[in-house]
Amino acid sequence: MKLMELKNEIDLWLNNYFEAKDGYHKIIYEAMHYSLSIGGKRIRPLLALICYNLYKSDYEKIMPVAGALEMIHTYSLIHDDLPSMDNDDLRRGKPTNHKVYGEALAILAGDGLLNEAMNILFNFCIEHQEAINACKLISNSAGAEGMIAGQVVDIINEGKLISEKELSYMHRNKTGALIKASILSGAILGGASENHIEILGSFGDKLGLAFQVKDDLLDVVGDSALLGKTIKKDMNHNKTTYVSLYGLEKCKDICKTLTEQCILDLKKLDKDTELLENLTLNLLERNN
Ligand code: GRG
Repeated sequence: MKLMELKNEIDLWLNNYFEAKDGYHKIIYEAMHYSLSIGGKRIRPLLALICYNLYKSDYEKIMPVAGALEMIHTYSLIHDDLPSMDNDDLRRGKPTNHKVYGEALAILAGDGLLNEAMNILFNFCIEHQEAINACKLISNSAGAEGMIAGQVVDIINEGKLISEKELSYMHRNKTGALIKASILSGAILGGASENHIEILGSFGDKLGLAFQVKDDLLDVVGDSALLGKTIKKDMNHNKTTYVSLYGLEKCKDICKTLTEQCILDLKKLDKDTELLENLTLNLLERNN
């Protein structure tokens, strides 16, 4: 299996999902589909599918869970871009949801994606009752003890200098929680042992952090055209970031060290983790 082929399968599943949706309110499905269809690296669904595939070969079975993870992530991007939050015009290289559909529909499109994800997870649990723990983990990671907690700490501290401890709390939740849940839900659904869950949990913590440090780096040195979003946002909003705390060179080192540690964690699984290693390295080397 190749990363690009798997990404194409995810894209196809997400595209087909909204095809049959109709009704007087059809515009909401258009708005939900819009932000999903304009790009995105699909890191979270890829992580879930690849981690499941470490244990079982029928990864297509959990495609709905993978799709739900991408819907939750996309909802968070739509809401993060709103005028009341980061007020961004560009996402995934295209106008943000509220720029196309207006603020009210963009809020509803985000709400709609989160609810649709939960519907998908509930339906999956009805068909596969053993999936309940994995799905609960996903919903927890997106909630007020996870991604929302991180976003709140981000918002209430805008313009303030925060400590490394607070910054780490913010990112562990805002970015890390859903990434870790993607990894662990895939592994749990695949039937990984407790020992493997522990190793993958440690991998997930480091990958989430490396991903965030890289995101902070890209905000400073990245190319807006390649990234498909506005850059220097953190600086302009006076946000504390890993770059503002440690500087560019140290951040590059942190990213490299974390990535090496991720690979070492994967080696402990004693499995063919080539795909997961490639994805990890791609995330370090990415320019978008
Ligand atoms: C609104 C509840 C709520 C939460 C928003 C995830 C998030 C929380 C905000 C996004 C802002 C941001 C730049 C976060 C840093 C890292 C991150 C999640 C980047 C975007 O994820 P990618 O790189 O995006 O996976 P693509 O477009 O490739 O899917």
